Amino acid sequence: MNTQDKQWWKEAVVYQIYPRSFMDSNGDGIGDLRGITTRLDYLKELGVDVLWLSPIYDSPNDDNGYDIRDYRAIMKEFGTMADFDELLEEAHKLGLKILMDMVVNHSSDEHLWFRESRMSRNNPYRDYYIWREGRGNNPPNNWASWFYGSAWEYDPPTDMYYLHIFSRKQADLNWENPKVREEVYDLMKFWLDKGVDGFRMDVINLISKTPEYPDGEVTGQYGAYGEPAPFCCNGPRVHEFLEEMNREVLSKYDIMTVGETPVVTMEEAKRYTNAAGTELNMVVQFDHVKTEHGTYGKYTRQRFRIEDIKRIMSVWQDGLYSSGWNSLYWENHDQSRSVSRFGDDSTPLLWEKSAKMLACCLYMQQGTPFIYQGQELGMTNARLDSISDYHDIEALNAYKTLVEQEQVYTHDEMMDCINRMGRDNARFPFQWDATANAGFTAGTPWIRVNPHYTAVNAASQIIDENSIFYFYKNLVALRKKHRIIVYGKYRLLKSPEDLWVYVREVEGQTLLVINSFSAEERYYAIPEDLAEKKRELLIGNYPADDKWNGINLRPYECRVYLL
Ligand code: TEU
Ligand code: CA
Repeated sequence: MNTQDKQWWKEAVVYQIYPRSFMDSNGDGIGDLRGITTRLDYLKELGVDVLWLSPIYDSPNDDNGYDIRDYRAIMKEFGTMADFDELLEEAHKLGLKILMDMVVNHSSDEHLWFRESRMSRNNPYRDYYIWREGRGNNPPNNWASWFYGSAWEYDPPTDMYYLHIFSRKQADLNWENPKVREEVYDLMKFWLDKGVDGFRMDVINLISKTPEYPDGEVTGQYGAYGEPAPFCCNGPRVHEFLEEMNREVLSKYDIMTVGETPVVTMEEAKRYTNAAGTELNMVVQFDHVKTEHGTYGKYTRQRFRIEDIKRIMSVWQDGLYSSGWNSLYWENHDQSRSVSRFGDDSTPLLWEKSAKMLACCLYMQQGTPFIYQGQELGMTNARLDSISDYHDIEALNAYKTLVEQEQVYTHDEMMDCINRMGRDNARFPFQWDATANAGFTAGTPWIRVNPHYTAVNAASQIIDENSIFYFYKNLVALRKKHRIIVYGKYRLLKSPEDLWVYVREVEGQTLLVINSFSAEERYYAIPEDLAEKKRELLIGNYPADDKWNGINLRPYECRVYLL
């Protein structure tokens, strides 16, 4: 199967819902499944095809559902299995597909399997997890958890440590154990046989670790602990496991499969998304959303540089063109709001123009577009100055480590990092309208609403055809209308550094995409080989002018021409 073969998951547009923060139907302040069902018409209006639900399974919510306690039960705060069945049925009636978020690198420490595993060294479930003897009174190696502290938790009952790359309540499953793999394939079939349309697989490239568990490099990002990534990602058996999963489960259904793969390289990505279809349809790489990262990872005060992102995304466009498939995203539940981070939310004009330009710049590229809830409205980061306004375990642990323990940041400096990069920015409630709590809940929201909601909400944009919402809707419609947008070959054009200009080419047609990342006016001269061609302006974020040979781009202007 060549990468250019038509596939529904290549032509689809995905919308990610973080159920906890999307819509509360029963006034308990927590979003739920019935709330999503009441908002399906809004999503249909946007024109998306697939809804990716962040985890909705039973969970103690140490990491907001990414710590699953029962893979076959619905989290009680989100509703019942009957509510899920209704959501699935209503979505399918509207022609919307449902992608579930499968978190199988680790489970909650409250899962039955782990409760059994920790009871004794010869319990039948012992080898469902990764247990090691300590080194004297120290953990088995120096790995940091990506949520800070050691990646090993000492468990007194059996005098051993278990591995948790994430929080201590997220115990890594042992994929070397065929029984674990069997359990995972069974639970995947449970959901597929209910009719779900595929999976987004959480940190799926972590399921094979380097067997020797060697120490990682101490970079300072996690204090005295070492970076596990080179030894916990893309391990020696990862492709064997995914090919087995594909043979046993995935290949038996017409589904979309998306692997979230931190620190994936191009070579690995080509294997994960190989055109023969023996593993996954697409992967989520992180290179373009880590360009600001410094010594302390995302908790940095550096701003991104457009030339870094332009270069990185062009590498991914070129690299996977003939041998794989990209997922296209600026935002998800782990990233802060793109209009604040990569655009400019300092004035209403720059906010509107840069939000539209970011959408155009990304979604005219090759790959499956992912839109995160609220991104279609230009929802912004919140600038809250109390750490108690934040709930994300990653940010809270980072604050403890970097401010209280290592003292590398003052409180104000750390709050600046969290305001700019923290995951909670994506988790403040969806801003439906300008009524109390932005119409998200009739109760007290589990996390405060971004005060910006009176200016930015769905109700005000649905009635304004010049809104960011309609710009997204029009971009999505263009992808449906013009095959070149899905299958055309990407080619970066030379331009001044704060412009990003590229073409997409198929036989006899060229799509020219011009984006300015500048708040000032910028001059752009159309390349000679294109200047002579007949042109049609497909979309732009300013009133069209008929300038062509030399264009004076207005602040954050974008234009798409079909030549
Ligand atoms: O994220 C994996 C992951 O790599 C992120 O934790 C990323 O490193 C971090 O957000 C960058 O700041 C997945 C889920 O998307 C995330 O929500 C979970 O917390 C994590 O796995 C554990 O399940
Ligand atoms: Ca609720």
